[in-house]
Amino acid sequence: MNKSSYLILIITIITIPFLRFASALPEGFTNTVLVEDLAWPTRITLSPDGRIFILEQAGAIRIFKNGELNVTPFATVQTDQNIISNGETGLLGIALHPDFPDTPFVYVNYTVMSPIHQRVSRFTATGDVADNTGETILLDIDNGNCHCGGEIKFGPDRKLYVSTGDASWGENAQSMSSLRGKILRMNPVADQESQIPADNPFYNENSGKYRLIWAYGLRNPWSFTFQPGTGRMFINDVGTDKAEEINEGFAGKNYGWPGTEGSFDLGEYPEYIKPIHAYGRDVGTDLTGGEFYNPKTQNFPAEYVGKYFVVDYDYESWIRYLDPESPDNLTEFFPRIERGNYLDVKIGDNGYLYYITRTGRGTLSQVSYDNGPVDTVVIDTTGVDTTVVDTTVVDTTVVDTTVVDTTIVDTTVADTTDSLTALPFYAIESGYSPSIRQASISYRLHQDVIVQLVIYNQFGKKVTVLENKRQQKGPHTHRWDLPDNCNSGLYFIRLKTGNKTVQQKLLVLR
Ligand SMILES: [Ca+2]
Repeated sequence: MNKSSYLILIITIITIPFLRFASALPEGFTNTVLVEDLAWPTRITLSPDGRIFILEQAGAIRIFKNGELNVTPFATVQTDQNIISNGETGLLGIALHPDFPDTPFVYVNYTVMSPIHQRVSRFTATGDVADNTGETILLDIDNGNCHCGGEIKFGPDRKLYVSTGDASWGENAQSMSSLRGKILRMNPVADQESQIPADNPFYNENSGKYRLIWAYGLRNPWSFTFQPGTGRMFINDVGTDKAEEINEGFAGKNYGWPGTEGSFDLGEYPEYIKPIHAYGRDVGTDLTGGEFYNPKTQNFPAEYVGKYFVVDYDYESWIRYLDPESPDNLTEFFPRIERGNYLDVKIGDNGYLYYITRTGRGTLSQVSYDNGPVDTVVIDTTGVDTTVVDTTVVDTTVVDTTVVDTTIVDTTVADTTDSLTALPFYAIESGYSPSIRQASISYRLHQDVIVQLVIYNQFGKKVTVLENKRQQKGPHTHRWDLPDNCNSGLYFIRLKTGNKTVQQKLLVLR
């Protein structure tokens, strides 16, 4: 933004009463929906200049500023056009250079579909769009499907940290010949040698790119963060059917997966780092985001300063927080709301809490404390009718926003009472291990339901039926031992529950 347009903004400052609805936040807090109808957001990051960068799963990097979502994306990366049917893949991570916007580098972590793997790339910002130098690829992570991890962030040491999932094969997490199931640490440059910091913990033991490994033994560390001031790192590791973990990050340490999940007896596993907090399925199912409340400007009451806010994604979605000094208890902050399914949480320099949800495709919202600074939203009203719309009577009743997957077969009778899940994000996960010639297929049911799980080949011919019976609510995993007559190639996993069918590709390379 140039100075003259900025001046126009200042003289046309107005306060917009965004959609507000009653919430079950603690008294004194207000929830405000900033943007609706995002296309499956996965992550946000906050620029020190007030802009909010929003990732949409299919590949668009969007910018929210001055109270509006820019129509033109900052940039778009190439993922898969049927991204929603591919569960956890897509555009997953974003980091701004520590000196952003003075150093205008924007880093992203996304899934390249052929062959499927995570890629870390850099764009250069010019204003609100990437400049025409395009994308600089920094790192292509080892091939493998879901459990992508996907977070990238700069540490206080100005190194770029990258989380990677185990690609659905726990052995990867313990292997020093795999970049999967790890936290990687790198210099944010493209040259493959100079991107490896010489003080990385396995720099002398490992060779080549495996010297990027900084911590290991993780299953699907979907997010991590650093506490402003202390530099403490917390890693959120998504579990399978037992527990979600909050781990403190330390160089060279082993977080136990697949040997352990959740808390454990250190006497039994002295070589592993125990989570500082873990919770089971009675509390939540997908720990997707966490951030420390240590903003530049405090807005929340003093009791929240230094607390670690976390979000759990799945059907009993919530925002809670814990005290890092006594992390036994998670305290309720925001229970599931009508726009529920929290996916990421960030704390602004202004002391507000920002979060995204996926219901109704996706929203960006903020939580502020009413006795804190007044929220003024700056809008460029040049040539725009500045009449403030009366938003006091806004129907916030959420219509059934059950996600309709473009690849869903037979959705003519949308039965929401007997469906797999309203949200495909963690609905189905699969992977194939060539070493044992076995595929693994996992999904989670929101209720007891009859399930048909069938594998088709690329010509649409039924290969095998893995399941055809009533199953209980909760997580399920099936193994498919590939017979000798199954060739390399693309297969389709089709999961039918009630009137809903979800299909996912499975690539088999033998
Ligand atoms: Ca662990």
